[in-house]
Amino acid sequence: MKIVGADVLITAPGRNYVTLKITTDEGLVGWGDATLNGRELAVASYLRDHICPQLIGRDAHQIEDTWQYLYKGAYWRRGPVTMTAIAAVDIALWDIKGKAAGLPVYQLLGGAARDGVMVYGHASGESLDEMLDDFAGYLDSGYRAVRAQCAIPGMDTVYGVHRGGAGLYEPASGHLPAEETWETGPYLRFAPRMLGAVRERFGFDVHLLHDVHHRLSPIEAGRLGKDLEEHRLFWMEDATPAEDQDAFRLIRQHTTTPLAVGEVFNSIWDCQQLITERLIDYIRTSVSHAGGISHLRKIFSLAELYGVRTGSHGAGDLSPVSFAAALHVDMAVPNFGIQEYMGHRAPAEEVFHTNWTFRNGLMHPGDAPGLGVEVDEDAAARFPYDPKFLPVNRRTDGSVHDW
Ligand code: KDG
Ligand code: MG
Repeated sequence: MKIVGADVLITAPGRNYVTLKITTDEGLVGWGDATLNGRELAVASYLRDHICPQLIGRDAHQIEDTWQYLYKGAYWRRGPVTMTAIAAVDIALWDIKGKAAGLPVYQLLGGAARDGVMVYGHASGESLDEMLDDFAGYLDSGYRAVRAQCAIPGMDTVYGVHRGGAGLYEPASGHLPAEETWETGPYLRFAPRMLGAVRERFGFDVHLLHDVHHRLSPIEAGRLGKDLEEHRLFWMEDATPAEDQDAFRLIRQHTTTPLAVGEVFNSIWDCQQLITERLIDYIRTSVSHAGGISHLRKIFSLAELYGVRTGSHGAGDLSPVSFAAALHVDMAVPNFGIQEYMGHRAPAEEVFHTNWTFRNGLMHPGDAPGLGVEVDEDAAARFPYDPKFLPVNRRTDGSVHDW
């Protein structure tokens, strides 16, 4: 089965998504997500100008060979742009293989290893009470796991808080990055109180997660982990900037709070030390930023050997194609931990028609052949690209800080 078409669609139904469409001479179509938040056009160009012409005429069934050809053939290794582009090709080819076989992708990955995929939702609020009410809403909807983020008294902006009541927060904005302000002291004082309030109101039966979003030094992270131990978190995410892997050794020496990291990683090489030295408990690489289904499976298999579980990134800036691909992998891997599910803004469902279901806190990708997501190109054309950036963070003295 030969590839006869490879085209890139850019659409913004609620936010920007870059989608790769691969067509075969048998009339099968596969979809891949190529969205890299705030740097969308770089991946679109990488695909259109460098990868798509190389795909024409290749055997659509040779997924691993195509992966190796694109990775080793580029000579330049890793990096978010390259690995997101390769991921889009890989995801689209798995979609095609499933459609050719008449099977959902998780069946091709070894079949269901569980009834469904436990997901966590995002509770947040501009005050503690608002966050707790939002949290209660997730429990009422059946979630077994919820992430809690809250505005910090005295600080204007904080990651992960949706403004103006319930709904999806959207960090990307404007033609230039918005600037936010950060101070570590107030956060370190507030976070244990905030997460303690969740335990006080809802008890310990719900899995509680929190995202630090790369903002602490290693010793600050160690102290926060220690302060949070009594609240029994499912995980403390991205405690320090993720590229400094040795930092996790220091955090580990100070706390038993489980550690998760990896949403900004692109390859198994970024995860190697953290996994093999057992410095983390959950690896959070995403299917669309870490080389697709083929590469994500290798990362998860390495993690399995070392008792590290999975917890794939699933923010709303990963398209429904990505999210479906993540669910298929989650269904099949033995060391599944949890899956993030932030959801997508309403217009996205006009463009991306999905098959997944949610019941009792568990999601299932559905049994449609392939990934189970189809893209309506006419609907996509109604939502033109809308340039946006992620925010930049500054401390109150004006110096740039990790966002
Ligand atoms: O584009 C950046 C977002 O994907 C990221 O800020 C979301 O940290 C995030 C999360 O855990 O969902
Ligand atoms: Mg995160």
